[in-house]
Amino acid sequence: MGTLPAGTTQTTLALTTNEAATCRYSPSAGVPYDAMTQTFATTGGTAHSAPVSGLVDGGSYAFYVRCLDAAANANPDDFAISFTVAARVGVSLVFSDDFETDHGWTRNPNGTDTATTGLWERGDPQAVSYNGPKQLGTTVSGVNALVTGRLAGSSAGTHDIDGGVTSIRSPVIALPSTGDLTLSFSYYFAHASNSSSADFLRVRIVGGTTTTVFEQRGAATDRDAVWGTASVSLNSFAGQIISILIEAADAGSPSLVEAAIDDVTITQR
Ligand SMILES: [Ca+2]
Ligand SMILES: [Ca+2]
Ligand SMILES: [Ca+2]
Repeated sequence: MGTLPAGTTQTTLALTTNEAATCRYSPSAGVPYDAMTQTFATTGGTAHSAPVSGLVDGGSYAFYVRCLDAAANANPDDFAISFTVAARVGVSLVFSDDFETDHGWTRNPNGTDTATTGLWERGDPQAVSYNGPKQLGTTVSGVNALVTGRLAGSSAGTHDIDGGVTSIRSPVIALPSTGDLTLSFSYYFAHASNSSSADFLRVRIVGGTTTTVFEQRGAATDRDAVWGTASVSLNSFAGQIISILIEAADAGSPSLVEAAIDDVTITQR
């Protein structure tokens, strides 16, 4: 059977005999037919099969088969079925940005942004509190993150998003054409109770088309800033040249809205 792909947890042992027989198998070699405890699930004719499960990546397996024909003649020797399950290859990093240095993100890449304050920037954020933290002074890694207006200003509303949408786009990233591709990032989206569903934080993938892969919307509730993580599959963009477009908005009626992003990675497994 050779080598099965990584991730295989079950397979089917199968063999054919040149006459009708009842076949058994054992994980140990040299076990006489009568002493074998496992009989093929399908047997008695010339095609024999049995499911085996519990396989793990990197494992090597051997099963020893003996059969008894209609004349009650049992094989004196083992017929061996052996195979391995491929080891899982390591995770490779396709893209990584902790925002401690400038990797070439572009604010307002399409020239369509409408926000007047709280524009996305890479930097060391200052804490802002209004009925709880709305902008965090800490980041997930190092001291820098992407944040909507990093300064605290004289009041909570000084450097939050106002006036509409602010966007920032990553450098271009060549996605591999194979494997499991996962975009992961840390984020928060915070707003006061004057927010609404018009406000949002969005992560979009710009490839052949532009697709929203993550969205948080505002609501008329107080939502504090707390770093969380998100992961989304990028498998549908495999083989494409993409960029990551991050958008946040104070849209509709004015509200206190802040967002931040840190530690963006794309992995291939
Ligand atoms: Ca960071
Ligand atoms: Ca801000
Ligand atoms: Ca605002």
